[in-house]
Amino acid sequence: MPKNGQTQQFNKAAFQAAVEKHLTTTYASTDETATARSWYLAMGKALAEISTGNLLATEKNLAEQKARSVNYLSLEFLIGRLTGNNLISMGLYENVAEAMEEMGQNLTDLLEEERDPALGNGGLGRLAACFMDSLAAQEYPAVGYGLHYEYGLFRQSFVDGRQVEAPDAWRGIEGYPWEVLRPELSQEVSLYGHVEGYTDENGVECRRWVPAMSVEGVAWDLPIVGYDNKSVYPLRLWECRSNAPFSLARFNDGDYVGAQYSALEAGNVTKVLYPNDNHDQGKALRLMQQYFHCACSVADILRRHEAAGNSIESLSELETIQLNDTHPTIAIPELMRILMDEYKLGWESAWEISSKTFAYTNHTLLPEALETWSEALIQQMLPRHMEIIFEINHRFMKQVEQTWPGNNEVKRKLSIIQEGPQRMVRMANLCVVSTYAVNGVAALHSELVKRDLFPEFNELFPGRLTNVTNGVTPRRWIKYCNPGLSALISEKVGNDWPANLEKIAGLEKFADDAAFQKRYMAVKKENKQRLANWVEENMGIELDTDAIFDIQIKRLHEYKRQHLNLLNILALYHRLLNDPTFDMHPRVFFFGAKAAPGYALAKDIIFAINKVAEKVNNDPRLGGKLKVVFIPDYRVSLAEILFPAADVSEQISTAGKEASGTGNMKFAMNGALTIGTMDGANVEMREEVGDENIFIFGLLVDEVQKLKQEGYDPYRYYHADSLLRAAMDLLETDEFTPGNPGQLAAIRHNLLEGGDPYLVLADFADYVKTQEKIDAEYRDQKTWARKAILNTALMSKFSSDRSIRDYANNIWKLEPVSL
Ligand code: DL6
Repeated sequence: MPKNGQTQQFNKAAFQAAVEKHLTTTYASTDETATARSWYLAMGKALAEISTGNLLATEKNLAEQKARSVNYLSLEFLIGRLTGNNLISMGLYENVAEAMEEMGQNLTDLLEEERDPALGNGGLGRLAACFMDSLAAQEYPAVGYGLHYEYGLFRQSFVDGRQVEAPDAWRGIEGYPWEVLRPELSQEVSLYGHVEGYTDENGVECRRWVPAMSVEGVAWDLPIVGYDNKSVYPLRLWECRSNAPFSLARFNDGDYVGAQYSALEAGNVTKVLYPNDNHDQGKALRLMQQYFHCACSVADILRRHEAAGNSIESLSELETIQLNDTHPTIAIPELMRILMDEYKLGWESAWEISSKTFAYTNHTLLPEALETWSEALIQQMLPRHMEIIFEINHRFMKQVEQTWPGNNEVKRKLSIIQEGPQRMVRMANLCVVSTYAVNGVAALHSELVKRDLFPEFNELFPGRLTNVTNGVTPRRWIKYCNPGLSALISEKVGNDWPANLEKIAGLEKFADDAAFQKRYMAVKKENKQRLANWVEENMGIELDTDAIFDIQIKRLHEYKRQHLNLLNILALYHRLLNDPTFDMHPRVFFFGAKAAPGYALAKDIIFAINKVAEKVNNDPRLGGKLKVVFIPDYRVSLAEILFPAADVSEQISTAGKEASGTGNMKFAMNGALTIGTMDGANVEMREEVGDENIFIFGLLVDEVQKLKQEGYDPYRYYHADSLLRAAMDLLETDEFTPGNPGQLAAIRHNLLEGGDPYLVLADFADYVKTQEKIDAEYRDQKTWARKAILNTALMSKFSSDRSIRDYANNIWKLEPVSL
């Protein structure tokens, strides 16, 4: 247990009194009327009192010390439930469990009352959450800036196997106990209007924005509690509100909607998280969200900088701004605008500051995810910003001309403005031109960014493009979610591993120890039982924990290839029913995935998996060997049950498409063996654990590219492989949709007539063969245990503490500051 300041300060009686106070005064409940939810809320508020005190103390200390800070700008922070995690970081888990027990409450039950703040789509948002945790744990001064969405990622349910979306009012009607309103930090954000020229008092020709309207940005702080230290950093989430007065006159005239029109309009800006992962939709409201986020955040950074008595010229010495993907790119012209139009700096001085302040992380190579905004839209909503973007591009094009004289092709390629019937602004190009560092998120991905996405930029700006391999926080993803494994690790390597994951390598020497193997596998069995209980209680499906638990949990996307997994399941089904010589170890295939509401094929894949599940789970001919479970409403709190229970982790994207993946790391830390392609961070995981402890299959990036260039023909694979044919053809029958043949045919159609864009068929045979290898190896439990232990032991590289140290040392040049 960490012995930090917060543990030492803990006064049980005072804490219980605070809980009682909130129960009665904040939530109007008595001991008799209080529900588990009101107890959870009151407990959360009492804890937030402790963390808010430390948040303010941290802010004050950092300002006094004039500490250099990172500002992490992200449209998504998929933080998951905070209470349990914060208790661990504060070192108060046991103390609070005891205090609540004395009040007649069970902490574990109360923690279940918390709704997940689902303020992100998937990997990108969850990474931001892990990074905030690691910044605080290592006391690298930081502020996270995001949006206070009223509705987080939609809640998913299945109706007759089909995904149905419902709004996610994550705060409930009572509000979220951990958040603190900071009215003194409110910002005014301007929109629309026009730009005018004027001559200032010194006779200098200037430009200024004359906006047509403005809204108010209100700050809510969530505490990011440092593990085993006193620092608490803010995750500052901006809510958009109207700053126009309510029109009493219109209301009295009976125009009830008109009276509140501006409030309704402003409220829309932060109403809902866009539910797209790795896909850019180009909607005007989304651009407004992005600008609102950036305007509030940049203004707040400048406010902090000035309040600490620093000059604007020293901005880039004291503040760095990390752009989490291109979503906050508009912060760049926003800072330039403020520096020039408000601080009256010339272009060169403003550019000098701005280009040394921003750094950018690229999270994808997928063309459909690379953001572009219509010039007309930016021009209308943010006319001064468009002007600045043009000027950045104009100066950049001159630089390109110097390097490649007369080469219009390279100019067209690198230009921030994409020509065409509708001119578009390429946000990634704007980022590369305007930042001091650009990083990919895994070694392979960063190489591909240099080699395939931005080769000319790499030539033009040597050293700017770099790599920081992703990581995940071991506090949430081992210590909190897997207490059994954590106890075992602590027993062997001491209990400071959650803050020093290198220590976990100490487990390596127990990999062959029979007694340790037994205990390690017993923990795995308990975790499988915990998941099986959840499935039985919530889905009514009974599972055998001796079966292999094979899990694929991530957003539903063709490139992640849940349909490859499905085809293997169909192949197993076919063989169990048709091949008397075929045998397999019982296996449960778990899925958890949300599909973007407008992504038809992804939704078809969910439907197909659910229909196959319905059939195989109830087919006595299969002798219980094959089960399929699609967990509805996959979210962080369910991930916490799923990762520790996995024997096999599915990381089967088409090589070159998954930038990194982070679920792959969480699985391996918790002792699951990976079946994966040479993609994203799988490549580095293989380097760490060794080829014999991971199951790699499929085409390599260059083979994928070559096959595509040569003209990939999925039919070739279909005709050559009878097992593949059998699996594919099942999709056309009514085997899983009795009386309705063809209901699953869209997938087959996409893979054959649609050209199989993600090469599912090309990788099928190797995937099946590798799954057979897993089946055989699982039967030797000692060898399996050895491999699983080694996976846990050899994952220290993938702690987000290491990622953050890489950013701090190589990009941000940041030093820790303790409170
Ligand atoms: O870097 C975090 C995460 C990676 O682990 C995933 O591989 C990658 O797909 C994801 N990228 C995105 C890109 N964005 N959009 N929109 O979510 O980033």
